[in-house]
Amino acid sequence: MIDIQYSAEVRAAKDAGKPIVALESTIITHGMPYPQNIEVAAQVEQDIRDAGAVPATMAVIKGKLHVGLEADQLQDLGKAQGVAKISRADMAACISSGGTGATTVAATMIAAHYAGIEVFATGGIGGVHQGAETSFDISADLHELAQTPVTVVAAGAKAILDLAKTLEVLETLGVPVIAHGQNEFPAFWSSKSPYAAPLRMDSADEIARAHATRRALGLPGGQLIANPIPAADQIPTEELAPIIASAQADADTHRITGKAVTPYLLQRIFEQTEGRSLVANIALVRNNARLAAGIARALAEQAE
Ligand code: PSU
Ligand code: MN
Repeated sequence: MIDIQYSAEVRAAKDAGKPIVALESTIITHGMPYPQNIEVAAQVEQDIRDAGAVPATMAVIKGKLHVGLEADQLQDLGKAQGVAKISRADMAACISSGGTGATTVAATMIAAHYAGIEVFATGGIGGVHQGAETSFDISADLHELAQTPVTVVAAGAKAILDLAKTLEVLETLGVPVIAHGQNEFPAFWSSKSPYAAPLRMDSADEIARAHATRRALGLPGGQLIANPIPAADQIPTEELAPIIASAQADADTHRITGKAVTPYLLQRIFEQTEGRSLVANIALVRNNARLAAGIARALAEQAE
């Protein structure tokens, strides 16, 4: 076993059996610009506390797996330049070599499961990229959902991804995709999309029961909860479509590949919407944090 470095708050929550919600750190280092990244990370942690659960932001710092970050550690990570982006493939190497890295959805699920945490809130998951039929660019997040038993709350998938192909791969992998409170699979900036979600649930309690039932059946893998962005914070698809297309064209021109693709696209979209994408992003992450806290609480109550 490797040692986990718990934050004081998460340590106490574990000892007291309180509900805990995992948070990723790639969204901080590669998904949002400084200094808003630090403010948002702290705000999302507070949203989870206000909703009656305890936040556990994951990262690897100097070779130690951290489950929950102290305030100064969160600040340092958000300010640091050139932090590694850790997915399933990189996790062990980062720890064994004494490295520092931020965890993606896949790596956060691994860390959460290792620490006994079953619920995780983020913004958007990685998925099947547009043009994947030639690039083969499919996020390791999808395979992680198929094998690690953590319920992940996200706002659907960004239009930088091919939503139809992402849903097909999730179906193939046997991952339950559950829209919260609506029939459509939400599309990150927009609550609506042309795609129906395979499953729909309307309460945290129902989602927690489905999670516990998968556990009881001994099924590997987690659930993807697709929680729509609040109506007031949406950005019209027409507005974003040309920006995403141009970001994608730039990525091709500059031959961006591998794990650099998603951060590159997110950065270009942020620049070209003059920060509007970030405002929407913040609103949906906070919304997901609140739902995840409700699910974690329901799981704890159902276990009593
Ligand atoms: N999508 C977003 N924001 C993000 C990410 C994805 O809207 O911050 C991050 C997450 O950490 C996700 C990772 O797990 O990018 C996926 O990267 P890739 O596509 O390289 O698997
Ligand atoms: Mn990729």
